[in-house]
Amino acid sequence: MKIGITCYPTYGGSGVVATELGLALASMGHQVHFISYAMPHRLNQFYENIFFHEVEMSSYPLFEHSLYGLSLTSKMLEVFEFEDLDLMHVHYAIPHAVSAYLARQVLRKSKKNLKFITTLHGTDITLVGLEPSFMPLVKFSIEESDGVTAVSRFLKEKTLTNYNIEKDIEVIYNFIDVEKFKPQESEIFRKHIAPNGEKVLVHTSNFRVVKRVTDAIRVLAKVKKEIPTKLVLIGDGPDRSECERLARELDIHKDVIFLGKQDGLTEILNASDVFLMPSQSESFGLSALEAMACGIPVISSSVGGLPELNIHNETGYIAEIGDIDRMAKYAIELFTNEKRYNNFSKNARERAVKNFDKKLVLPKYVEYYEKILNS
Ligand code: GMT
Repeated sequence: MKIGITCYPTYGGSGVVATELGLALASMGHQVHFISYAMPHRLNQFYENIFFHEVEMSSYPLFEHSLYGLSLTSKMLEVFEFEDLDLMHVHYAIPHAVSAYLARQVLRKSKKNLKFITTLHGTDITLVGLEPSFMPLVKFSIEESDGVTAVSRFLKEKTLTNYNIEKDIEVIYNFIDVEKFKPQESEIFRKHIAPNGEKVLVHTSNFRVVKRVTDAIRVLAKVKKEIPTKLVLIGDGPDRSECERLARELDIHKDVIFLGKQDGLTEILNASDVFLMPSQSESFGLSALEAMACGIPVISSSVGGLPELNIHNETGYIAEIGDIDRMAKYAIELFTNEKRYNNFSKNARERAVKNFDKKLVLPKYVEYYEKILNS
């Protein structure tokens, strides 16, 4: 197949899923054309069967704001026609599904049939999409998509109920390369962050308010009172300054290590003991899955699709949003009960391998593509 993929090229989970999917499809012999405003960050070298088409942003004095959605449509039209694509797969509804819809309408005039699949990832449905100005457009673009997938049962249900949609939505969970994300020695890095044998909590995100990174800092403050512990924070975003301020206010700034955006995730995860995901909203939790695949138990909030990933008392613990006392209690429990820790660590890895290995999940996308193309 020849597939066009549109996604956000930055560090967010939807871009990661789209890029890993494209890479895997290319390795299976399919031709994959990424269409975005920048090269997705995981496409950092030459890959056979992968092509990148940058959306050109035209400027004109009248256009005070960029017309990204329209420029994207134009690029989709060009690539679809001249690369002879079979299908477009857009990740994150806004504005990608609307651009694809518009491209399909344009091509209909010349009797060409562009089919597109929309994958819903999270805040496109649970947050931004619910803004009154966006809602009708999100609903419309979902209803008009030739196929729709969601990354959890939770997200599927939310889409159907919040937008009053009656449509088949296929749940295809996030996936992981279990050969890349796996338990391995990371002693040098561990010595660097925890030189005196401290325990290590870790969190990865794009530091949006919805991730509640400040809760992770408050958890550390509590845990530290019982057990010497460090907190490693990976990523960057709007809430980072507030997190740095809070760490100083709580006088634990020496124990909070801000690493910023990082590519060497497996090494850092493997130097850690427990992954924290205190999110206020989370449709699946790809970064928690990355930790689990490395055998790192997860302490998460109970929101969204997290219970579909993290099994309470088996792969980690689940607490209510903002219940910092309980999250801290769970961390101390795992730090002091070695037998339980080892059990959870084994279960976390096993759950990642048995349920979310890319070898199991990718065929579901391919089957779905075939179903939509033949419908
Ligand atoms: O919806 C978002 O916040 C953006 C998206 C992204 O691009 O980072 O994240 C979502 O997609 C991931 C991949 O499918 C999921 O694992 C994340 O849970 C989800 N984030 C949220 O729902 C907050």
